[in-house]
Amino acid sequence: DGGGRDGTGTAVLTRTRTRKPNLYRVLLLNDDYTPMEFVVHVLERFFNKDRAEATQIMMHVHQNGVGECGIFTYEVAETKVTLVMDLARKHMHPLQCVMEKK
Ligand code: NFA
Repeated sequence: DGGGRDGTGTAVLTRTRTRKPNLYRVLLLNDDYTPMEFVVHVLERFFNKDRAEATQIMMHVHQNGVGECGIFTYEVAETKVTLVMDLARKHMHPLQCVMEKK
C-alpha cells in the first residue's frame, strides 16, 4: 500500500486498514391509505426490485407494519428516503419511509 524508507534508508511497506462504512436499513411503514400498487412502484423505481420481490415486500409491510427495502451507506439511504417521501407527498399518499442504523 504505502512505500517509504526508514531511518537507515531501508525500504518499508505499510498497510492502511480499510474501514467498514456505517450501514443503514431503509424501511417502509404501513398505513391504511397508500395504494398497494404505489408501494410496489416505489420498490421497483427506487430499490431496483422486480415486480415479484416488490410485491412480496409490499405485502410484508402491509401485514407486519414495517419492512426492509435495502441496506445502504448513509448518503445513499438518506437520498432514497427523500426520493420516496417526495413522491409520496406529490401523490398525497401518507406512505412513510425511514432509515435506521444497522
Ligand atoms: N395498507 C395499504 C393498503 O391496504 C397498503 C400499504 C402497503 C401501504 C405497504 C403502505 C405500505 N392499501
